[in-house]
Amino acid sequence: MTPAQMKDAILHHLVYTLGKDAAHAQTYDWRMALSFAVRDKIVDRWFEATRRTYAGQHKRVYYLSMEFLIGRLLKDAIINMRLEEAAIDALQELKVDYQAILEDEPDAALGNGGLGRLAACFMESMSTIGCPAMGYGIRYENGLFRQRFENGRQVEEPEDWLSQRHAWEFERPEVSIDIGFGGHVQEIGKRANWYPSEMLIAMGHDTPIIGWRGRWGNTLRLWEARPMHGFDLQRFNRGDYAAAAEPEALARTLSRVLYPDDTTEQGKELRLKQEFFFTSASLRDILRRFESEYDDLRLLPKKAAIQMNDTHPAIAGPELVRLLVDERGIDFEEAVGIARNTLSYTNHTLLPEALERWDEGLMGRLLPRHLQLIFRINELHMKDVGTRKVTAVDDGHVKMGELSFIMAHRVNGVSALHTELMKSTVFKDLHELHPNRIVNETNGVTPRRWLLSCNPRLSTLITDAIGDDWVDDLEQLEKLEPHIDDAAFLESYAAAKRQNKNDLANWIAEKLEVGIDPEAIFDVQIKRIHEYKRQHLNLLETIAHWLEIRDNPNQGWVPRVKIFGGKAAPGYVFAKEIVRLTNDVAKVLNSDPLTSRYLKVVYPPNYNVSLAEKLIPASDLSEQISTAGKEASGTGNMKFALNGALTIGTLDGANVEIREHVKPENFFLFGMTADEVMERRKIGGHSGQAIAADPRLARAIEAIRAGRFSPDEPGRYHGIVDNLVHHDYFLVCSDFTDYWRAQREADTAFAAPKDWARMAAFNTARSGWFSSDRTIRGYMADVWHAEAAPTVEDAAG
Ligand code: NBX
Repeated sequence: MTPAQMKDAILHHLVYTLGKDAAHAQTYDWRMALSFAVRDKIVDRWFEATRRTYAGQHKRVYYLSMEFLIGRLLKDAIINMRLEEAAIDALQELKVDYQAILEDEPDAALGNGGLGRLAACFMESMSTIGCPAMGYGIRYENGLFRQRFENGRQVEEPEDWLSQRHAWEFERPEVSIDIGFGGHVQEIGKRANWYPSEMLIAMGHDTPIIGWRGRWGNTLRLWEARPMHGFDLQRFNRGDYAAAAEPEALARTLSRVLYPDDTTEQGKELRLKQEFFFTSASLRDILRRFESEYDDLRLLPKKAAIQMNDTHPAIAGPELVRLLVDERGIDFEEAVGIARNTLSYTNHTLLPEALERWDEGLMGRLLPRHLQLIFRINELHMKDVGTRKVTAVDDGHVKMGELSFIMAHRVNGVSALHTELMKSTVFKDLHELHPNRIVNETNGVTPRRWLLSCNPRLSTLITDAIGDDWVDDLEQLEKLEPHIDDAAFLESYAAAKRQNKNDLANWIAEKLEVGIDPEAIFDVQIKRIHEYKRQHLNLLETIAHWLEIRDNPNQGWVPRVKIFGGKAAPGYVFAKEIVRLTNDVAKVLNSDPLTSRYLKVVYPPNYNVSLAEKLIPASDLSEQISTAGKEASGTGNMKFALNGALTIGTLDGANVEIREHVKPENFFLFGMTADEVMERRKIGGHSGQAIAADPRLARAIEAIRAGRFSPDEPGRYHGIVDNLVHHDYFLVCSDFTDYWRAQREADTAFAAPKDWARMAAFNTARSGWFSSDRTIRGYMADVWHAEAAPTVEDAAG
């Protein structure tokens, strides 16, 4: 596409799709017009991919996920379609600011954190590789809440990303599937009829996900809940206006909001309904498609692979069995076999509070037939393995992890360490019974969004050095290694980072009115706020460092800016206190004339995908400091390493593999191992001992306790202090001393800029393995047994 063609296409949509003339068009109108112009190009390729999938009878992958944290889509689409030059030139002629258009797009925050973002990276990689796939989820009207700070406290506001027209989706009223709840079951011989008492409709909305170079496109189909019967005209005519609208409002509740809990399970009825709603709609859509092509249901495992992203779609097991037995007349045992060979399950966390358990009573009320089938599946499994020791139904609860395990032919963890811990802890008994079922698929991130698009300076430098094949095959970044010894290359590498840091400093000055020194270490911790992720360990070190600078303000300190970003679940009291403490610490430190040129704390509100895209390219140090054994993988850690930030981290999740790839000397390791953590916890008074042994730690805790960050309310953080001193389940105190040591090593290293640049460049060169393309190839080979289809030719550059 030439710039002139692009300009025509934009103007065409401006006039005929949006009904605006150029003289009166606002940023929003231009953004929509550009989006539609790009979308037109995508649609052709998307159709072609679909045609090829049908024609080649390729196996399809179905990714069922309660969350897809896709963020903004326009730039991604432009880049993957190789339309950036055309778009920039066309807009320049139209005197429209390209950056302003990109910034105008709301973030589609249909996820909480890692699990949802991984699903989004996977969708992009499957399209890049040409793996015929479809993502299925919920079209939440309100995604993850918007975070604001009020006197340092987190305030949540609804995020209404759909208040403006969404340019990327196609409504599919013809794909409307009715979903039932409640009612009763009538058994007739070996099958049963389920008569639900409540019905609503799942309507599909399709978003095309285009891969790199536009060679392939898959669909993300998100379900919207709609009432079966519109609004009640009889009641309305009787003057009962509110009641007339009630059934409609009730049905819509199902796709109204995303639950804002990351790794905590609430066990709420609406949540279970959401889970069944999207799982059932997706499975029936899958079967409908399958049956339009094949007439033997035993072929299902050969032609479809259904991935359950954690246990949220775990009802897929019983639901698929129900559809096969009750609605297709297949024998129960055979149906279980077909379902198991089609389904697989990814576990994303071992935290006990995250493991889904549903009350039998609730399950029986909402899904009476499914509860019966769960009992039968469980009995069959116990019979097959010859033991009653492991069970999916226990103590009046259905355990969704166990249910998913026994209904899947593959179960995977998301990093090497996490997978081993799955085998030795949560799924120990099941693993012994099925030793080949658990496999590892270490997470990855898409290099298109997380390097090419978010870090154009570094991308250009890389392409100038080694060509642009790295975008298709990220392990080619290793070709950078010989360049690392070249002083000119290293200087350019450092210059790109410096310019990114300048941009970020300007942005922070404008948005937060805090001045930061671009020469300082940009030390960044961005992720959901959680005790196991230990933002408070970072804060304690910050406070200890501040106190030390105050003791001796004229010693040559290495300047640092501590950047935090992240949301706390609205009901997670401890996490919210950490948010407030971070803001309180920032206030005191940033206004301290003795220290502020050496140490600042900034906490931009409303951390999301777009903010990550700004922060990561400008980071020097990546904080990955979870208690070993608790972070299943992490994916932010990979994005940082790829963009040349050095990691300070524990041997947890994928940190272990990152350290192996980038080499131990280019990684600041500290802390106990997962085994040491388990041992340490057994020692009574472990935190007291650690505090007594380290005066810096004692002093930092005392500063919080005495109210130095909350002079108007000295007792504000006694909860945190009490937790640290007396409980400290996540071993913040026990890891503090070693963390301090590693931080000072980072200071020393940063003070030698050339060596630092070399280490940073080495991180980039060795991060290629962490591409989600590699992860997806792993799933295709080990889990899905699916092959890539022959892709379409490159989109014109
Ligand atoms: O999944 C995250 C992990 O915490 C990360 O370590 C990992 O990198 C990422 C992708 O694999 N997990 C996550 O975001 N959520 C959950 O694990 C989760 C589990 C159950 C639940 C809610 C969230 N009810």
